[in-house]
Amino acid sequence: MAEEVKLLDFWPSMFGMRVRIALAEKGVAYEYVEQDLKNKTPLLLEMNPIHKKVPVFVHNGKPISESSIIIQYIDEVWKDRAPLLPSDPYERAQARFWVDFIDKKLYIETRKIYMSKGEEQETGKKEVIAILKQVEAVLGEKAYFGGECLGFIDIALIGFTSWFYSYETIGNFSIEAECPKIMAWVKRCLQKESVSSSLPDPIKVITSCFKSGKHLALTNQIASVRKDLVWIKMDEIFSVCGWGFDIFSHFDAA
Ligand SMILES: N[C@@H](CCC(=O)N[C@@H](CS)C(=O)NCC(=O)O)C(=O)O
Repeated sequence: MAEEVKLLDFWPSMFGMRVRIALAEKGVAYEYVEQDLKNKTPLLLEMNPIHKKVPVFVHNGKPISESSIIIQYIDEVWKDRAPLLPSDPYERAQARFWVDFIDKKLYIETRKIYMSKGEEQETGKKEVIAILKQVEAVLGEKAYFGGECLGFIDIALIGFTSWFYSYETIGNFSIEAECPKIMAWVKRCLQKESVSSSLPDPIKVITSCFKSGKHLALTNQIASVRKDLVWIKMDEIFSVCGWGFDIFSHFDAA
């Protein structure tokens, strides 16, 4: 009987991107089920009754939640190909430590950049750079965090990078200027089909920031600070999403 492999996901989710990359690395075919997080489906609530979040990985009817746990599960089940965690127990513990560090620290600080203003936003920017500098030191001169091949830490971090353009535009700062090795690593990762096919276009991501009601208060601020980036990219935003009219009305109303 054919295996049932299903992913409940939401396209801009950096946590969902992790699972997409892990499955692509392993060459596992799966059914992608997009979720509307503003209107959660009975399936999502049934499959993740505790956190009610994506991603949820469903393997032969059995759900698994929390992206870092899902990646480790995928690595164990399809262990005959493309290992994602190191085989050495100490190296494996180190990889888990850094993924845990990313999970506990990065998401919270990045949210401050696009969900707040003033002092809190400034704190978010400083913290994001500090966290990225710490992981940059772990990367060192290596191609990937684990050495020559894409692995657990790479997969945990790379999804955030499709949001970098949004963080930089909204926060008016440059990650590349502060963390050049991380940006070189991003370009390296994007050369891999498993990564490039799993990450959304950064322009589409920033458009979703504009589109979301939560961020409308920020649009005026962004327009005044980063006219160059925001307005020059408008044409691209229109062509990717066709949401130009909405964006203009938000600016007019602000
Ligand atoms: N720690 C979780 C985080 C998952 C998460 O925060 N998912 C967000 C989307 S990026 C979500 O489903 N949010 C819906 C909500 O909070 O109600 C993981 O690694 O899977």
